[in-house]
Order: sequence, then structure tokens, then C-alpha cells
Amino acid sequence: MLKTSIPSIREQQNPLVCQLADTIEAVWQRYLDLEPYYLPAELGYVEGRLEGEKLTIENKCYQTPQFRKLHLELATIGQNLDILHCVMFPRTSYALPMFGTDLVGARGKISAAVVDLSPLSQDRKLPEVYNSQLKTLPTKEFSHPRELPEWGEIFSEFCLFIRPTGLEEEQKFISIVESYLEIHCQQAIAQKPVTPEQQLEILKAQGHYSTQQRQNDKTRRVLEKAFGREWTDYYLTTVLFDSPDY
Ligand code: BLA
Repeated sequence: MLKTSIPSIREQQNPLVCQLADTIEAVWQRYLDLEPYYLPAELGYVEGRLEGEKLTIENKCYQTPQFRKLHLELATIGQNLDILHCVMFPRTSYALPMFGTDLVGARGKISAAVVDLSPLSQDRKLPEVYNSQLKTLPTKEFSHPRELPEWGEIFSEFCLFIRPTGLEEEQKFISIVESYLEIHCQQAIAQKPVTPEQQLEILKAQGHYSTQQRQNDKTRRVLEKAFGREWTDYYLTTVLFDSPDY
């Protein structure tokens, strides 16, 4: 098992952000055979300035037999904004959906909590084993659902996007993310690799997922203000939402 956490910005973040980060890593370690994934050295820990405030980004990446990249990112901007971003990129030899989650908190309150298992198949549907398990989860029981932006056509009918209000909803969100992850990891380790033709389709579909995600202006704006346009383009296309090249 890989060792977790050298002291990190995690301790200073919104408690829900820390809790979700711990939950994600615990599920990964419970189910998957984690190996390190090396980002370019200068991108593991990054500091910039956003309107006079320090923006710190901390990345953790792994790979496994089924996933080419498991990416967990924590970002913090001054005392104001805490962000958790996580995407699991399957290897193109496995017909698996994309797991993604984003948690954005301002001044102690979470404004956006999103999680999805996004289909990569041509019919844009999740495999039946996913549907039957996901539909039992209490995703409808939140008082402030939020509307997805247009680029969010990549998400499944099980995409949960809310502003959680109160501890109970926050904990329900964490528990739903944990369930999505468990279902996904269990399916992943039971999968057999696909044929080369299917692999090409998966490659294209992953490219489309990343292209759409890169259209999230809210993410881009935060990064551009602190690090500039060029760095942000590089970061969006190599770290946050790259497309596989094999
Ligand atoms: C929204 N993402 C946001 C917001 C910010 C960020 C500031 C607006 C919050 C709000 O409207 O309340 C910022 N997110 C970041 C930054 C990073 C990040 C800086 O991940 C990384 C450094 N985003 C993802 C993933 C998903 C996702 C994996 O990275 C979903 C699987 C979704 N984030 C997502 C969505 C919104 C969002 C759907 C709302 C966008 C909108 O309302 O237009």
C-alpha cells in the first residue's frame, strides 16, 4: 500500500473538502492496486497569486491496471476559496465511465458539490449494472439542486449537482460520492479489456469528455487570474483534462 499524506494544505481546508479527499483515497486504497503516476515535477505543488491572495494547488496522482490516471487535486485561495477536484481516467482498453467530482467552498460554505459517473459509450448510457445500483441512492433528497451548464451534456442522468445546505446534506453528499466510487471500483476490477476497435471509440469519447470539461469558464477564470492564460491552457490540457494519446 502506498503511504498517504505528507503534511499538506488539506489540514487548512474546509472540513468537507478534507473529508471528501480522505474518503476518495480510502476507497482507492481499499479496491485498487495503486502505483505512482508522475506529473511533471513543477506541477505537483503550485503557487500563484489571485488578486493579491495566494493560490495553492496540490496534486496527487496514481495509476492502476484499469486507470491510466487517478487525479486528486486540492486548491486553496487565501482564506476564501477551497476546491477539491477529482477525475478517474480509465485506460482506453477498459470500457468504463468517467468518475468525476468537484467541491467548491467559499468562506466555509460549500457553493457547488458535483459528482458523476459519465458514460463514454456511443449511446451515452451507463452499463445496466451501474444504473441498477445508482438508482437506489438518495440523489433527489437535496433542497438546492443546481442547473448544469451547457457543456455538461457529457454527464449522466445520475449526475448530482447541488449546493448542500447544512451538515446533514453535506454528509449525504459525501456518502453518495463514496457509493459512486465503490460501485465504480468494483466494476473496474471485474472488467476484461476490450477489442482494439472499441479502444478507438473509447479514446475518442475520452477526448470529447475532456474537451467539454475544458469549457468550464469558472475553473479557467480562477486559474487564469492567478497564473495567466498560457499556463492555464497548459495546465487544463496536461493535468486537469488531458486526452489519452494511445
Ligand atoms: C464550478 N469550478 C466551479 C466553480 C469554480 C470552480 C470556482 C464555480 C462554483 C460555483 O458556481 O459555485 C473552480 N474547479 C475549479 C478549479 C478547479 C476545479 C479552479 O476543479 C481545479 C483547479 N469540475 C471538475 C469536474 C467536474 C466539474 C471533474 O473539475 C464534474 C465532474 C464540474 N464545476 C463543475 C460544474 C460547475 C463547477 C458543473 C458549475 C459550472 C457552472 O455553473 O457554470
